[in-house]
Amino acid sequence: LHRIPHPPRRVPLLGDVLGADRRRPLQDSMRFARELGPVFRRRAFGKEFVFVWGAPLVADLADESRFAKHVGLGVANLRPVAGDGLFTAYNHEPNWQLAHDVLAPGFSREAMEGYHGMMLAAAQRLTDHWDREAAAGRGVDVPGDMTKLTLETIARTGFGHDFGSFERDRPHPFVTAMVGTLTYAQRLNSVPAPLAPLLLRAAARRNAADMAYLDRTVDGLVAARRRSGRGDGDLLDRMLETAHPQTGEKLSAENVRKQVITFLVAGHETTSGALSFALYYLARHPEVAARARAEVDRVWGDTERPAYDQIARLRQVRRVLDESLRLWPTAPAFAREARQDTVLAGEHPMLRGAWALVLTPMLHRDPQVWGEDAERFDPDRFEAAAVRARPPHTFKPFGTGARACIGRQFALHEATLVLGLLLRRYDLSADPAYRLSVTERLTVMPDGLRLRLERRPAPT
Ligand code: MNH
Repeated sequence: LHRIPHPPRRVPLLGDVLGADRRRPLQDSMRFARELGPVFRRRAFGKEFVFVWGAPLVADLADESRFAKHVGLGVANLRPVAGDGLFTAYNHEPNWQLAHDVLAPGFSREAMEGYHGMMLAAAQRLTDHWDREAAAGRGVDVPGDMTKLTLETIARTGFGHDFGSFERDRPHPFVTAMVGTLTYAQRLNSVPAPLAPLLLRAAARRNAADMAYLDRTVDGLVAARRRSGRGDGDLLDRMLETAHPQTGEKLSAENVRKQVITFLVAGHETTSGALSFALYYLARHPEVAARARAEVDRVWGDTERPAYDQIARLRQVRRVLDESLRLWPTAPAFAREARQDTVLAGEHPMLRGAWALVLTPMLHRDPQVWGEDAERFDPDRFEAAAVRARPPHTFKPFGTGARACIGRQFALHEATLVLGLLLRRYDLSADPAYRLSVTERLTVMPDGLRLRLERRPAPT
């Protein structure tokens, strides 16, 4: 450890937390990263935390034979909410492999094709709402509306459920409870564990109420399915009915509850942020928006309802999304632990179980990989030739290895589809006075982003 740089110590007990921005721990760590370099450590409450973002170091951490996912910090703090659900399960928990094998077919190409029509229907509820706002000359609340959209999409495709988000002025209570638990899990990192019950007493009480609300919602949803019978093989059907192809084992009722919460949360919060950042950059880069829009018009022609294969053909739109996820990967960190005693990148000895946190937004800005202009938004970085020229493991918005995101194709299909529809339907402009401000609740989201819309004439 002594070779890893750290900030000048300030307070013996608290470590490096003074002057830290406790509501924005990621951006705080990004500031330290810029000062201290590709690997550094921070001390908090007597513990050392190692942060890594240099591309060669991260590539080594991606070696699955020596490293694996570590359930720590924010992810560990979500265990009371999501238990041994797919995202928060420990590697050794049998329910991880069981649920992974049972649910993976729910993300196959055929499954995605089945979701496509429902994704379009959810997107249409968004454009109906935006049409009304545009006609009234009102701006739109981008993160709020993207959250409505992505929640409706995962609820409908995965669980045959309708939260009615677009029929409400305020966020659905499910969203409020979810944001509450994510914010609480993040805050737990900013106080010494033994003092948490004392320091966060009121917050802990609210968190317990939020968790109870999530449980109740999910139990209601599962009970409705048990009454109504099958849901056409959606995720909930898989969770309830499907036996493991080899062992014949099924998910327990308690585990199903944890999976439903996991998928309702993981299945919409990060996609909502990704769409919001992409819309921010599109509004700020009219020349990029124009190129992407020309592509949508070309690939989709005059159809109102693009077909499944017409989504992946939107290469420019996908590059906008990738470039947005490069600068602001909306699940902005993941942790890796040593499976055995090893040496990281030939330099840093690690004992079995030792772990480090990968700061994805900084990996995605490493000048050695992305150049001196790494902070600049430029979707051409994702042209095929440029991608091939980059070393592996330099773009990791969906994590890495066996525990990487199971919903990646789902998110990319949904987000590309929605950006295509919005580009085609509206001219977007941001308030010139808006300065990007990023809020954090384990995930990241552009704060207070509003856009003005103008309906475009329908393509002919
Ligand atoms: Mn998703 C894991 C990012 C969309 C469901 N997701 C991860 C991880 C990252 C991630 C990073 C790995 C975390 C870790 O190593 O600790 N996920 C994203 C992003 C988007 C996203 C940036 C959208 C953009 N995720 C989705 C969607 C779903 C989903 C959509 C479901 C429909 N994600 C998961 C689940 C896991 C996961 C489940 C845990 C997988 C596992 O450990 O087996």
